[in-house]
Amino acid sequence: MLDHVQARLDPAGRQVVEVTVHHGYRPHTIEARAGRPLRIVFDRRDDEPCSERVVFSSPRLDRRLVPNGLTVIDLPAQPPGEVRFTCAMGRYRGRIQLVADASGSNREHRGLGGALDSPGRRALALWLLTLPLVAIPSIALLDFGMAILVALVSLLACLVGCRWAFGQSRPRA
Ligand SMILES: [Cu+2]
Repeated sequence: MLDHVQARLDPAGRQVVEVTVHHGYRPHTIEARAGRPLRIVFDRRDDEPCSERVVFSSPRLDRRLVPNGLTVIDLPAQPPGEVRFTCAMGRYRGRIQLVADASGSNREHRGLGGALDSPGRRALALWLLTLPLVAIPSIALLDFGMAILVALVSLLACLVGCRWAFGQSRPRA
């Protein structure tokens, strides 16, 4: 069995991990996202004294595990860091590594924003989005040549606007 596992997300978006208790904890290292509750399902496979209690460092919890059965312990959302859990005597040891959730959302953000990173590309995307709004009434009201001219002017406005907005939103060092 694995010694190091990552908590999985159940369909409700809750983090869940199973830990077998028998001569120690398997896995003994759990990786989970910080800022989200974590459910640990302890599967105690014996009735030895070391398996009886599990003590958490954060939040400070001391729980009894039913012999030869499952005990569910829900931990609240916590900041990034390490949470230790041990038996009552500290002989069985496990730890939970809470990893900042921000890294995940940043990655998603970068993935989404990556394609539209430069002001020029962002302007082009905006222009394409507004093109029907600008061009269709222009064709109806003016003629085709004027519509193209209006569309080009809107592209220019988009480029200038995005360059300006990009400059404004750039973080100041
Ligand atoms: Cu013990």
